[in-house]
Amino acid sequence: MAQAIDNTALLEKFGPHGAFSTGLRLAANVEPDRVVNTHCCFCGQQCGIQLKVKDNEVIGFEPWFDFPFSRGMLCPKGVKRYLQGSHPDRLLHAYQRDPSAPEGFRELGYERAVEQVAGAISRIQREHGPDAFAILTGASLTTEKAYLMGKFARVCLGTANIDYNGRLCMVSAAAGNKKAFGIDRAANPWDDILHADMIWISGANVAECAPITTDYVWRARDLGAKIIVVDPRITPIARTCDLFLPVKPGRDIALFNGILHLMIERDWLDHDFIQNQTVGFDKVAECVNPWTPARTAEVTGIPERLIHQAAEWWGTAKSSFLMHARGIEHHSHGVQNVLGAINIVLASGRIGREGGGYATITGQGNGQGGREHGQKCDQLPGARDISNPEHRDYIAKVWGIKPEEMPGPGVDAYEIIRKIDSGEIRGLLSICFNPKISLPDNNFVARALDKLDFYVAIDFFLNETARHADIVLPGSLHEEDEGVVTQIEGRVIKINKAVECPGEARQDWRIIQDIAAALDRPHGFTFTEPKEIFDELRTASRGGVADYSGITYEKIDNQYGVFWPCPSEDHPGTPRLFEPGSWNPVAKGAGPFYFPDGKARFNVADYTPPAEDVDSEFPIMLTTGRVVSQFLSGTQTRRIGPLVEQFPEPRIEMHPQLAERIGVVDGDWVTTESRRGDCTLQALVVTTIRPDTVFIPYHWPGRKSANQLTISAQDPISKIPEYKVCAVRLRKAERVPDAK
Ligand SMILES: Nc1nc2c(c(=O)[nH]1)N[C@H]1C(S)=C(S)[C@@H](COP(=O)(O)OP(=O)(O)OC[C@H]3O[C@@H](n4cnc5c(=O)[nH]c(N)nc54)[C@H](O)[C@@H]3O)O[C@H]1N2
Ligand SMILES: Nc1nc2c(c(=O)[nH]1)N[C@H]1C(S)=C(S)[C@@H](COP(=O)(O)OP(=O)(O)OC[C@H]3O[C@@H](n4cnc5c(=O)[nH]c(N)nc54)[C@H](O)[C@@H]3O)O[C@H]1N2
Ligand code: SF4
Ligand SMILES: [Mo]
Repeated sequence: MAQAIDNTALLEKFGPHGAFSTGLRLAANVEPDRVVNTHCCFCGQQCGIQLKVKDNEVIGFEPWFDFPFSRGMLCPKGVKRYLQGSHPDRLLHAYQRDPSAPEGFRELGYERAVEQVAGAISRIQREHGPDAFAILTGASLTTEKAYLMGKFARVCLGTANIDYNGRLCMVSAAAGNKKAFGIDRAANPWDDILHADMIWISGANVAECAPITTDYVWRARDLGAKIIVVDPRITPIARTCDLFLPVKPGRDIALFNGILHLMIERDWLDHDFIQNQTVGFDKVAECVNPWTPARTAEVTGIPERLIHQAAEWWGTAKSSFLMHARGIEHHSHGVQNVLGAINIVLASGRIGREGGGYATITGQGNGQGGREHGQKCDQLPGARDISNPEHRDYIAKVWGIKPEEMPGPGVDAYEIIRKIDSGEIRGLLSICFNPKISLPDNNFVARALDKLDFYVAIDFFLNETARHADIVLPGSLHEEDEGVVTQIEGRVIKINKAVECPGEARQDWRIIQDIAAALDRPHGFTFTEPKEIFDELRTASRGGVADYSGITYEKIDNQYGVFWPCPSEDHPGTPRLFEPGSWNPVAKGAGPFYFPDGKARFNVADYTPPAEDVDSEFPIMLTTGRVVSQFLSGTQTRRIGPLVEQFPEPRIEMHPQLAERIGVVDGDWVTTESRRGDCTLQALVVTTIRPDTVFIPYHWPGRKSANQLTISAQDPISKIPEYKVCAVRLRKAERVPDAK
């Protein structure tokens, strides 16, 4: 069993370049047997990539130039992703916890492990009821697997308690989009960015986290577009923008309200659009009335003249594209922030056309598809609502069960952890989720995990959370399975299988079906290939807002992906939403938006401060996020040597003025404390961050983990955690921390 979890141990074990490359026959020297067109396993850009395969091993890659979204481009993670497969930590067997074993686990035959899982599920559900067993899933899974997991929870286990890691990612945007438009998807294909003369980017580190989108933004700039960036840090994309608004973390809604205030005052509005295509403007106008530039400047920390400039550029633009990401969404009022952004788009009337674009930037590889087909606690396939009797009837019929047998809504991912802590939930299955690193206040998460009667994790690496498991089952890497994912634009694309699973590892969907069989509840879990799951999913999604019924694997191949909704096989798909006359099962011709009257909704979104504001004890704002070379909890990218080298350790980013105040220089060790924990890291002193704010990337475990500090406050609607702001204090560290 592999031990090398953190990169210190990893570097000691394998040297700076690691066994990652020496174990491989490098592509340059060896002719591949085959080349497989597929997509990168990491972020929501889903770049096209061609994997070179020799003897059941991925030995290299080539860009896939024909794939129209990325046109051959890849970022450092995509370039190095192929190095994971032959990593020595790859799980090849099932494992059982055994404190007497050197690594805390010992190997176990796969069949035996599955029997133990089924035995534990039966016992816990018999003794404590069906909801006492919970499931945590992930949006890096293909849509087929995400669908299967939702069905497995509701049909096989009969538990209400399933939720997914998109709860930490896209849910504020999803909730805001549904409230305003009745549908949750990027409104436009990315080519529309090129037709914008004004691009507004809020809370998105585009260059590091959505690298291909950078190319679109820069091409638009070459064509004359102006760019506004709103961020507490001057990120790489901000260095090339025309107007940078250095917002204080947690204050975006005040800014959007201030912009709308000026748009109304100067009459920079599309009256026709507001009158004919929307409802609710007057109430919003009333709400933004007090948001004068002076008040907006005071709350947001952005100079008044920059607010005037931004409002004028946005208000008078002829065409535009507004995009945002987690910087405005990871807040206890994340949904309000999203609604504020949508309000300024609706007031401009620039949506639903080539020159009118709006989107949230998808995070995970299948962040979009993974949130549509039922692995969310309140959702059924086709973006249906588990509390809606008609929706339940339809899905129950597809699943061959009675609607009353189907559980109701469960609780969100963090609440699942709280219920584990309180003893209400006794058993857990996790797949494609590493909550011990990724959830806020993660010392609490670790303590809760140790209270479980039984925990099974399915992964291809032993992630930090899986170290708390009783059984670990070896799942499949991206290139060992096939299925669809939906990328950033809403385009459904196909992941193709390149190699077989090694050792006793199994495709994730087979493992789930094996557990159903061992529970003696195989009904509905006898699929023989992903295509069969997809075909059932197509039927289950038919008539829902996220309608995939007209999408087939062949059609995806033929047209480089199909944009949903796609209600029939002869329908080409819907690249741009909200165009007059486009298919819409809710409005049925009444208008372009997904409400019975076909109109979009303005929503009142007023400012409330972050859950934990600064005070004299904790005077600095901490915000957290990413660096280009690492991905999420780092389980995968901390095992890829060249990526580790690029950014080996998390560092705490701070302004020189703040560094001087606490008496440190670049490279000194700094202890950051919040009300929940502390963390000692080296200072990265930069002039590109607000002096009242520090930033820590969160990809590392243990004592390097930013989530020791973060707060578990959540948005009341979306239940997203407030990763982007909490209060901390800093001091020069007394001593250099231990390597771990
Ligand atoms: N390299 C890399 N790329 C990734 C990922 C990764 O882990 N690594 N993960 C993928 C996933 S799942 C996601 S969700 C996306 C995330 O993509 P992004 O949301 O772009 O990335 P983050 O770093 O989380 O945060 C974005 C920016 O928000 C800013 N910010 C912080 N607080 C505030 C605030 O209150 N207001 C505003 N306006 N801005 C604020 C931060 O300074 C940061 O620059 O990236 C995807 N791509
Ligand atoms: N402080 C702070 N915390 C954050 C954030 C932040 O900005 N700041 N961002 C949040 C966001 S946006 C996100 S998306 C979450 C992500 O949080 P996590 O979901 O915990 O992160 P991942 O690293 O994707 O963990 C997924 C696990 O799934 C495994 N995996 C990947 N693909 C597959 C597969 O196909 N099959 C199986 N069986 N396993 C697979 C990986 O090996 C890994 O162990 O983190 C959140 N946490
Ligand atoms: S991580 Fe994202 S941008 Fe980088 S290659 Fe993969 S899909 Fe493309
Ligand atoms: Mo995310």
